Amino acid sequence: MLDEGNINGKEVRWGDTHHPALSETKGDYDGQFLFINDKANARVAVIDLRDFETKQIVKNPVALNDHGGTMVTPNTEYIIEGGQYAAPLGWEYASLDDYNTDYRGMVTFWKFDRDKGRIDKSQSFAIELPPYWQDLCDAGKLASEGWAFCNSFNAERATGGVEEGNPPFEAGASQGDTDYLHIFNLKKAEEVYKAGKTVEVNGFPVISLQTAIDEGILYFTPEPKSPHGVDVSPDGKFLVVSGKLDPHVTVYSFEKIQKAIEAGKWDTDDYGVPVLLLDDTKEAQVEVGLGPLHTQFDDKGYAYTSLFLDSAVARWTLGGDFADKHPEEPWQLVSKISVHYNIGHLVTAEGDTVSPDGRYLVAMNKWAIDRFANVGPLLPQNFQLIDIDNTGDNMQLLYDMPIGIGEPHYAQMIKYDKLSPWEVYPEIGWDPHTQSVDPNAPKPGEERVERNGKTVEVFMTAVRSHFTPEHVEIEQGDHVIWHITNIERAYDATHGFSVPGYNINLSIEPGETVTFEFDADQPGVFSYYCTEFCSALHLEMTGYLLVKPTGTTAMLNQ
Ligand code: CUK
Ligand code: CUA
Repeated sequence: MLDEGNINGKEVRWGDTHHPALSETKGDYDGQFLFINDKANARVAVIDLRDFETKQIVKNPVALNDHGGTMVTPNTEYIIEGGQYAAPLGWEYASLDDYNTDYRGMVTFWKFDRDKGRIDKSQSFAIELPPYWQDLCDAGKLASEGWAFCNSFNAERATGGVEEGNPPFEAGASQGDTDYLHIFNLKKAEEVYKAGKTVEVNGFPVISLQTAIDEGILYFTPEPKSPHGVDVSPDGKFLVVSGKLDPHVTVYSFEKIQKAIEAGKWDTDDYGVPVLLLDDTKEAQVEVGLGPLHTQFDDKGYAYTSLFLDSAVARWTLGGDFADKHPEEPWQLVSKISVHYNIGHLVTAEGDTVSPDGRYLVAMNKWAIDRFANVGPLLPQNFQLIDIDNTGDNMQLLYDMPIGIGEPHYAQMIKYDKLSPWEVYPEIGWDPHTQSVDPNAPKPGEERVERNGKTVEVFMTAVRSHFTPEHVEIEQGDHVIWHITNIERAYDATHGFSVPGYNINLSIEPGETVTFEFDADQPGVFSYYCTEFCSALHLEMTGYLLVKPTGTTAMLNQ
């Protein structure tokens, strides 16, 4: 499965995951699947929530990095993966001197096959975009179902080169007053893709920029000051975009966008993309504070925006149909709560669905400075739990939690009772990759070592507190195929299996069968053992792999 994520034949065994997306039915989390993007390598993973294991990794054929992923359409028909740093499509080379003509942005719509639990590459497509840096995306819902949105930055098309006397990216990419909110008619795009009006990039269908313009698939509208994020309100009627360098969030009306498109009133950008006028699409601008990034929603008609520079969360009021849910005037700041420190994303309970639950918010802070005991120069991120089950100026900080590994960006919060994962695998001999019983699974009483020429196949079972067999004798130069079934039916009775010197270590959950292969190139005595403290006699859960040096058998037989 990891090999599916290889790039040009190279093993790439790390990622920079940014945005998990739970699968949805009618715009609400259904607890079945989870998707996440790898920003660094433009890959998308599919996780099955029956066992919380990754089942698939797809590599984007068009782009080498992404960012606006993953977000799902209301019934998980598509998983959105938007680009980030523009580059020639299909991982080609082009000089930075040809940036305007040869570099491109993209958005990819991966079709999800819920029955198979896999992305169906043969039903997926991408759209070519101008070389602005597409940022975060969101799918339309309810009022805006069938549409998708991505914000962007570097509409300036800065190409950096500070060492050559050019403005650094950070300056060049934030010179202009506005960038472009990308508005996609996804329904239309799907029709155009199905009609075959695409070109191929690395064998993958791409709707060209010109086709996207001609077919009315792509529109822009200005976004102030280095925007970050676009978040669709629970009713799908409003889109919230933050300007990182602007104390405001800008709220767009989907209805106004539709009217502006119908009226056919727009400017165009350098590539001929229609740019709807900000005055025609804007519903409101709310002054929230410094460095606004991301917005989530609750059940009381409030929106919550993270403020990176202020180190705070702003609570503000939605208008439209939300106006009578809260006591305050619509589109105004209600209160702020300080967080520690420099918040990136924030998450409210089911706060990006059609029916947010409210009650709790987690601030995902990038800096932890004085919050935890010093354990050296690498500090954890600090997640803070905030009580939002109230109105007005009343948010309460409840709890700090250090997150020690990597930099989590986004998270989602789902009601616990929507999840129904397995406690143990449904049948003994289960292969999690196929979600069915492995026909080669070792069975109790049938454990054995089979030799076929230079290939040795081991059929092993694991149960508290022994492996069967406990001796495996092979010869240097053998190719080994080794299956282990954990035959436990008890909840939490996981066993580990490790072989020193051969770089082998496994976790085998109750009912699971795993298979691994290796070449026995090192002779010697290798004690394999269980790496999970599973019982009082866990230390005895061990065995010997004996690899006889080449020729030994012949010598002994003489
Ligand atoms: S981005 Cu805004 S903090 Cu990847 Cu969602 Cu990280
Ligand atoms: Cu099995 Cu320890």
